[in-house]
Amino acid sequence: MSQALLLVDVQNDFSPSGALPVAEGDKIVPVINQLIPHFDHVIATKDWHPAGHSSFASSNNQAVGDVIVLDGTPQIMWPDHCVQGTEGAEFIDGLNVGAITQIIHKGTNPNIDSYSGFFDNQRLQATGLAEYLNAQDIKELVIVGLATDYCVKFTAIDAVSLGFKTSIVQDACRGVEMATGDVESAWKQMKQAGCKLVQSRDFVNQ
Ligand code: VGL
Ligand code: ZN
Repeated sequence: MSQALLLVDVQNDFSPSGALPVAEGDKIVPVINQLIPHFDHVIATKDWHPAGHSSFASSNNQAVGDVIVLDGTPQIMWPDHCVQGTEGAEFIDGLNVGAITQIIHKGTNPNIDSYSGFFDNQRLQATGLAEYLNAQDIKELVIVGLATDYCVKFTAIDAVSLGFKTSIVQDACRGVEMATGDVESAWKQMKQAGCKLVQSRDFVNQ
């Protein structure tokens, strides 16, 4: 039985200079690098959208931040971000990418968004993450990354629902905070779902 460090969307477009900027999104990189040596498995998700993805405001003639109903599901309109093969979809500079043992792509279906690293937002398709974890006999996940109030939150809640023992390293995550309080509310929801909220020092000092 083993434990994996799961890096959620540590990508350029979520850094402060990226297309979908997360304040201090790049500050988590050294924290993650310090955590990495404490894990045998380091798995990374990548938001990996085809150009013209349905979650992009530009694909729907909408303004960024608007919410539309897409295929019966509310969808926030995002700026174009993490387009497959672009610089914005690459890992943030300085991340110890050599330590990553598996990469899982998500958001690849042009018609459905995918905040969770496990399933798309309609839970129609799995990404292969759960199968990979099961095949490696990984039962425990320690989650870090971007963004706290979207992909980290949905990944963590799905992980618990799939039976993984799940911790999130709070100082190795940052959020979008589109509305004030979103990040705080995300932490509450994760805790409520059964996730453990921890700090990087809990690992680094041990
Ligand atoms: C994310 C919004 C859109 C994330 C991805 O990684 O949190 N947020 N796509
Ligand atoms: Zn996205």
